[in-house]
Amino acid sequence: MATKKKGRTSAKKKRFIARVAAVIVTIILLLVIAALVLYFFFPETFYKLYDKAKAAYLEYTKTLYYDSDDDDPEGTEGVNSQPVPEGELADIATSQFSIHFLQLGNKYTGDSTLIKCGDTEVLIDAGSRKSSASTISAYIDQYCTDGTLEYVIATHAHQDHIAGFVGNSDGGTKTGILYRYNIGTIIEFSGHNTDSQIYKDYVAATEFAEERGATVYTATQCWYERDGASKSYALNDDGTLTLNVLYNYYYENETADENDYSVCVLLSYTPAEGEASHYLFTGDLEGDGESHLVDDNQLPKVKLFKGGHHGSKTSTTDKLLSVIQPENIAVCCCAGATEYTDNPDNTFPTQAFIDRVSKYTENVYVTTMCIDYDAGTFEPMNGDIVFYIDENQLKLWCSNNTTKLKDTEWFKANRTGWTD
Ligand SMILES: [Ca+2]
Ligand SMILES: [Zn+2]
Repeated sequence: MATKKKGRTSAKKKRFIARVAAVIVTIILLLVIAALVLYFFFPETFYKLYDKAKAAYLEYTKTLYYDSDDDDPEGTEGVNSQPVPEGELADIATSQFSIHFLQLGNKYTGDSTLIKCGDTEVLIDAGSRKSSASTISAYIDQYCTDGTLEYVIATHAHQDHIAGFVGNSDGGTKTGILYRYNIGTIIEFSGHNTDSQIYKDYVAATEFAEERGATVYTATQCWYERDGASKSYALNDDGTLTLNVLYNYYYENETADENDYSVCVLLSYTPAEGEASHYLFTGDLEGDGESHLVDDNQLPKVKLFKGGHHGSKTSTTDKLLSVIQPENIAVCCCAGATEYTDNPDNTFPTQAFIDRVSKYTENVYVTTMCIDYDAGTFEPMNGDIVFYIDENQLKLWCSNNTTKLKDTEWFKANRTGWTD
């Protein structure tokens, strides 16, 4: 009796399992058929869904990076916060070299960084809107006296990094940086997804510069030193200051995240005597890109880091920080602006960013501060932020003040960190 009953139960069980398996197989088959139908008959919808799924996956892997507690880096609270002496505006132009993080003249997030060494200038990005072109060029004109920007880098195809290259038309005169100056070498992103108007305008501006004698290379050409491109450019005669194109996995691989296409460069100063120092610029590279950047390059500890992606929670990961251990960080953003989010913790510079960088340094500076986003009002925070090397010593000058982020009223009202 007992065995009979058992046999009946196991037969029932088997039938049930077979039914479930049949249902699962049918669902999979239907999904495959649906995907094939979309792929062959509605390719646009197919690719749209594919991109969405890919983006969701990327977002998921990002969450893994940011929520992990177990990869706590060795850094201890503000361990690298060596004081940086305050400099004088009058000394910047004649200093050995200088790095300028520019205000962009509006309430929007964006990047524009000027590096100057003698008569050689490097301009990394020109955000945040077309109208920023006049703000940026007014600033450049204080330092560039030969009318030529020897190097221009466009990190990725987003408006807040390239709009100032395009600029506006002012009574028939184009104000864009690529129209206004003689350009030596342009190093640009290898990949892009966007086909926005500003991207097309940027391409036209680059072509204009090219017709006037500029050389245009992609970061990939630089990395492999193809077609006359180089991965390392000397910015001074004795070759002690070099601009080095780093390898980013996404120069050669596709991603749904435009930011991960960012051109990444390392500025290295290696004087004959004394310590070498390094300065890192990663555009809007995200956590995934940073992970590859660490794996694929021998990154040194850095004197200065341009805070990843305007101080976003999705960049400046523990993995990158534990390698570069920055002494100073400049963040290009309009602090507290609700341009991308209404969550006050996630406006730039985000609380998550501060939680991570505070382990390494309290020397964090921010260009601009939002007063009222809807009204379009803003003020300088530190203003234009300038780090420069004079007599082999790093100095800091800012157009508004050199107050560290942690000591600002904005910070005290909106963020926590750097507890004593
Ligand atoms: Ca020049
Ligand atoms: Zn950006």
